[in-house]
Amino acid sequence: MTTTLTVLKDWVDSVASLTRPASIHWCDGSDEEYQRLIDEMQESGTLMPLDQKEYPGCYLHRSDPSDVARVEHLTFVCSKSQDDAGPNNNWMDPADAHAKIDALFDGAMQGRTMYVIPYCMGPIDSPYARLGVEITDSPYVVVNMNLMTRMGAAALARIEKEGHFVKGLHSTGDLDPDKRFIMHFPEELTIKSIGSGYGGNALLGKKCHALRIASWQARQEGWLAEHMLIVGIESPEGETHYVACAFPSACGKTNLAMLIPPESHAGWKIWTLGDDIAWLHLDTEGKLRAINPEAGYFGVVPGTNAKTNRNAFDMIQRNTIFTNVGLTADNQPWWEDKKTGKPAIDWLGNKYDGGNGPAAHPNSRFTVSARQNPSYSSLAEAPDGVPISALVFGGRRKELAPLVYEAKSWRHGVLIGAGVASETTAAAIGNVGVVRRDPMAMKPFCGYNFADYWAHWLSFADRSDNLPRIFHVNWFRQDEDGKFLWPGFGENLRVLRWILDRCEGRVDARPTPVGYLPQPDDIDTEGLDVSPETLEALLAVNVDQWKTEMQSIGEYLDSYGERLPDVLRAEHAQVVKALHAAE
Ligand code: OXD
Ligand code: MN
Repeated sequence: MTTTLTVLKDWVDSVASLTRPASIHWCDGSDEEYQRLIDEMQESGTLMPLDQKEYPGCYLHRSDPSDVARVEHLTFVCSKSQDDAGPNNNWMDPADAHAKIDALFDGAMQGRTMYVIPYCMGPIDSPYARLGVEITDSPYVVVNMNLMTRMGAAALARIEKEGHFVKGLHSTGDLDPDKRFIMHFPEELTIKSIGSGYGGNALLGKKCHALRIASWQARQEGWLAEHMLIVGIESPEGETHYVACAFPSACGKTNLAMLIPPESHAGWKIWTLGDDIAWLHLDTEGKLRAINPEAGYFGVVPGTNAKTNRNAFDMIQRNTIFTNVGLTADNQPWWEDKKTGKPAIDWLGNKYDGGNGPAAHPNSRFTVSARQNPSYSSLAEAPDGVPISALVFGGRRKELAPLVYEAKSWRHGVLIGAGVASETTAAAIGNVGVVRRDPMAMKPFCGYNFADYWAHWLSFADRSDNLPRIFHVNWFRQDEDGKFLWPGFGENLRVLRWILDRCEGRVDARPTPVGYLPQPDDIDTEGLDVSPETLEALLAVNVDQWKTEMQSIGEYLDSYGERLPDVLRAEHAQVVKALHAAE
C-alpha cells in the first residue's frame, strides 16, 4: 500500500530520510494486520497473552516504569506567537522546537519498522470528522490506534479525496525522560512526539489531535473540541436526552458515560456515545450537536468492578489491551478494587507481596473498541451526531461545590466552566490530590490561549438562542471524617434526572448567588442512605467559602490580562456582588 497523494507521499519520504527506518509499513486497519502485530509483539516480548480461556483476545503491555502517564511539563504548543499559546501552555518558538525535536528524530527509527497510520476522527462519513496520519515506530501504538480510531484504507481514501490531514510524527526514541517532548504546531497542523509510548503522549489522534489541534481549528471554524463524555439518557417513557460532561482526567467520565441505572430506576436506559472527547457543532436550528471523534476507550482500570461500572467490567473481558495492570497466579489481569482474584505479580513484573504499593499502576489502562460496550449507542456512528440538551462541568472537590447547580445563563455557564477546579490525579505525572484550576477540564488540552478560548465559548450566545443549559456537578463532596456524602456511580442518574427536569421545565429551582440549586425534594433520594441533613449539606452554598473561591477565580482570570473577555469579568463581578448581598 502507498498513496496517490503527493503531499502525503513527500511527507512520508522526508520522515523516512530523517528517521532512517529498516522498513515502512502502510497500515490498512484490517483484522489480519492487527493480529499479525499482536503476534509479533508477543514474539518480541512487548505484549504478553493473558489467560486466553477467561480473557480471549486480551494482552498485557508493561511500559517503561518512567513512562506511565501524560507529561504536561514536556508538552508544548509551538504557535508563532507566544500569546496565542497563552499562559495555560508551555510554549516554544516553532523553528527552535522543530530544530530541537528533529535532532532527536534523526536516525531514531534505525532497525525498526516505520508504520504509517491514516486515521479518521469521527464517523467516517461525517461532515464533522477530521483526518490525520500518524507515523510511528511503535506497533503498540498501531494496535491501540486500531481500537481507538477508524484507521486504515477507508481513512486513506477520504484523505486522498480531501487532500489535507493533520501530520503526526511519533517515535518512542530511547524512552529517556530527558529526551521526551510532545510538541504541537497548530498553524502547520503538525504534531511531533518523541520519547514516550504512553497513550496520551503517543496515540496522537487522541489528546494531541482531537483536543489540542482540533480546539485551535474549532476556534477558527466556529465549533468546539472538548474534553467531554457524551451520554444518552432514556426515560421509561422512551424520551432520550443527550448530555455532554467535562470532568478532568480520571474523575469518572468513563463511569458516567456507561452508567447502569440502579434497581430503583427500572425502565431507565443509558446509551454511551463517548467517554472522553466531544466535538460540538451548531446545526441550522442553532442546536449544539455532538460527535465523538474516537471509536474506542483508553480507560483507567483501577476501581473498575461489577458494582462501580458493570458495563466496563464486562467489556474488558475480551479483545482488550491492558497496560500496567498486575497479574493473578493464573495469568489474569488484576487491579486494585477489582473485587475478585488475588494479585501475584505487580505491574512492574515483580512478585507481589502486598507491601510495595499497589499491584496495578494507579494510571493503568484498558484499550478496547467502543462496540464492545453493552451500552454502546446505535447513534455512535451517526454522521450528524446527537443534539445536546445539557452541558455539565465538574471536578473533584472535597468541599465547596454543591452536588449540582445550574448556570443562570450561557455566559454565567462559561464563567462556571472557566472556574472549574479539581484535585489532580495519576493521569498526569506530578503531585496527586492538589486542587488546581482546570477550566472546562481543558487545562492540559486547550491548544491556545484560554482567554481566547473563553471568548470563543461566549461567542456562541451571539450565534444561537437555542443553546443547551449549563450545569456543574460534584460527586466528591466529603464530611469532616472524609466520608463521601453522595453514593455516586449508578445513583448519579438521580442528579442527571434533575438536570433533565430543568431542561424540560418540569421543576423550579432555588436561586443562589452561585447559580440555581435544586429544591431538596426535587432530588429523588428514595431508597438511598442519604438523610435530609446530608442532602442539605450536599446542596449547601457556604457564602464565606464561596467569597474566597470567587476571589481566587478572579485572580486566576486576571492572570490572563488584557485578552480576558470583559463579559467574563462582568459575570464574575455579578457573582461577587450577589455573595456580598447574601450576607
Ligand atoms: C485520558 C486523560 O487519558 O485525560 O483521557 O488523561
Ligand atoms: Mn481524558
